[in-house]
Formats: sequence, structure tokens, C-alpha cells
Amino acid sequence: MIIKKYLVKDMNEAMTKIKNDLGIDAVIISSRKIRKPGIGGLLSKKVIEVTAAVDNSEKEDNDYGKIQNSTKEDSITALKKAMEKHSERAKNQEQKMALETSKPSYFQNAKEEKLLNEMQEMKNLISGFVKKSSEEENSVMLKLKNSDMNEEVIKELLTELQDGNEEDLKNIVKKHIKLSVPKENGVMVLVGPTGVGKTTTIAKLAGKFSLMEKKKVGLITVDTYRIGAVEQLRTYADIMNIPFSVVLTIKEMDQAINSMKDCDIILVDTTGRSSKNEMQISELRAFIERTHSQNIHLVLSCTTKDNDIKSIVSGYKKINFQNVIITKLDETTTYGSVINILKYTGKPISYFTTGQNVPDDIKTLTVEEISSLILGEDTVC
Ligand SMILES: Nc1nc2c(ncn2[C@@H]2O[C@H](COP(=O)(O)OP(=O)(O)O)[C@@H](O)[C@H]2O)c(=O)[nH]1
Ligand SMILES: [Mg+2]
Repeated sequence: MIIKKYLVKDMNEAMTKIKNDLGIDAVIISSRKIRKPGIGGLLSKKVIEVTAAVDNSEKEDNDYGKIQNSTKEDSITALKKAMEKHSERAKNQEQKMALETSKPSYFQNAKEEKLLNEMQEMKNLISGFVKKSSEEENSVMLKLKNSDMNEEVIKELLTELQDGNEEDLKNIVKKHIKLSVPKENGVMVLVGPTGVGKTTTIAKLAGKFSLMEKKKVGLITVDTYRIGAVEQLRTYADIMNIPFSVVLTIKEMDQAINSMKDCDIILVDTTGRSSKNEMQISELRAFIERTHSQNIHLVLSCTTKDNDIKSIVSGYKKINFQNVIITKLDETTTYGSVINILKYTGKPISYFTTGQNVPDDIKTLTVEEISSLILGEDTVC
């Protein structure tokens, strides 16, 4: 510890002197007003005596004067030490400055403005992106709405939409199209409401199997309510020269199937039952169970109103159908109902019909073809 006394006029002078003499680490221990020592001092003005001290271990390193009093080795060591200390301090100072300059730029005016501009640019970019993606979503939404797809189904599809572009949408639509490879042997049964085209579809299938594929086909109808309908199918059976049976009771079903056991495929047409009439549905179910068929197709027309399709499907749930046939694709220009039907039934589509011509207007479409129809890229005919 080095302790020194200073005689000064005021504290300012004391501070300057102490700083120069002992360095910035010095501390003032005491100060008092005194007259200068000696005879002259008695007449003079009072001065301030300030006592200051500094830790001399620190001071030693910086005190080059001390080197003069040491041996040569001591001097070299002390000098080296002092140099090291100096360079360490310089390094610390550099780091401190580096820290100062790397302070967040929003503390500095020019940089702050630059940052604000950049933030604004980013904001514009983001809002532009959000706007673009909501525009894209709207256009996708419109496309699906225009296809007469049910709103709930649209919502479901939109949740899967990542990019909102055409390709993405098409892939999602494709993902929801489920098709079955129809089993074209054994007993095949068609059920569904009146007028959707069951009998016509049976005639088309009979033509396809017997005339084109040269299969042995048998026809059975339980369409007992409409004599005209029975005659319609009998006419086709006669033209194609294939066996035909009208079934009025469950017992007759056994006999009819038995009589056609040498056929490759037996097509069973049914009466259009009201899906709201549980009795009728249960009665139909009893007839169908007698066929032991696991190849039952619910026939629905894509021209039927969405709500009606829903209630038809729920009515026919009692009949354990495995496939869906969608008819009258030629009578509409919007095909979103295909997805609706798939959603409501949870069953794959086996055939599509596209007109009244027997046997030509029946098709199996690909997922690609159906998705193009739904998205308005293509039409039937
Ligand atoms: N435009 C069009 N009409 C069809 C189609 N399938 C059946 N139809 C017609 O729909 C009407 C009812 O058909 P039908 O087979 O008797 O229906 P069912 O009562 O379900 O047996 C008839 O006029 C058929 O010609 C089709 O795919 N397109
Ligand atoms: Mg019919």
C-alpha cells in the first residue's frame, strides 16, 4: 500500500494530482483544511491536505520507476510482467469495444431505422404470403364448391391441403377416391332406390358378360312391384338369350339360384325400396341373405340431391352392401357427389354408368379420370 499526502487548493486539484501520481485506482482516505507548514504558512491562506492511498502490488507492476531500484533480473521480470499486464489490459479493452459495437443495432438510430425497414419488408412479405395462400385456398374452395361437393367434405379435404396449389388438391381428391375391382362371378346383387338405373345397369352388365366376355349369365329379378320393370328385364334376357327368373318369395330365390348353378355369374335385380321404410328394407334384406352373396352393390345416381343421398345411404346401411355403383354421370356436369357418396357409404365404387345405351354405357373409371371430372378438368361425353 502506498500512502501519500497532497497539499492542494481544492479537491479538483487533489483529484488531478492523485490520478497522475497514484493512478485511477487510488482512493482518498482523508482531507482536511490546514495552513501551510512553516512560518510563511501562518500568514498564508488555508490549503487542503488530502491523503490518498493505492494498493502497491498493482502499482508496482505499473511503476516503472521501481525497476530502477531492482537487480537486472528483477527488472527484466518486472518489465515482462508489466508488458504482459499491459497487453492483457489492451486485450480486455479490445473485447470491451467489440462488445460495445456488437450491441443490438436498435440502440443506434441509423441502424434502428434500417431494422425497422427490414421488419416492414418482412411484414409485407408475410401478409402477401398469407393473402396469396388465402386466395389460393379460396380458389380451391370455389373449385370444390362448384363440383357440388358437400361443405363438410370440403372442410375435411382442406385440412389436408398443404400448399393450396392445383397439384396438391388433385392428390388429395385422388386419395379420397376408392375403387373396387368388381367380382364378376357368383351371385351379384344390385339394390337402391327406384329410378336410379338398377334394371338398366343389370342389362348392361348382362350384355358385357354374355355378349362381350362370353360368360354364362343368369338373370333374377325380385322386382315384383312394377310389372313393367319385369318385362323390361325379360326383354333383355330374351335378346341375349340368357335364363331369366322372377322371384316372388324367399323360397323361390333358392329355386332360381339352384336352376342357374351352371352360370358363371347370376345377376339379381331388386325392387326399388324406400330407404325410409324399414319394413321394406328388412324384407329386401331377407331376400338378399338367401342369395348368400358377398357381392352386393348399392346403386346411386349422381343426380340425386345430397341430402337425399345421405338418407338413402343411412336407410340401406341395414343391407350389408360391399360396393357402390354411381349412375347417370352423363346427366350432370358436376361430380363432387362422387366424393360425397364415398364418404357417406364408406364403400368403394365398382362401376359408373354414363347413359341409357345397353350395354355400352357402363364403365370402370380410373382414379385419375374421376379426379379430373371432380375438378372440372373433364366431362363425361
Ligand atoms: N341418362 C342416363 N339415364 C339412365 C342411366 N341409367 C339408367 N337410366 C335411365 O333411368 C331410368 C330408370 O332406370 P331403371 O333401370 O328403370 O331404374 P331402376 O328403377 O333403378 O331399375 C330409365 O329411363 C333409364 O334409361 C344412365 O346412366 N344415364
Ligand atoms: Mg328396376
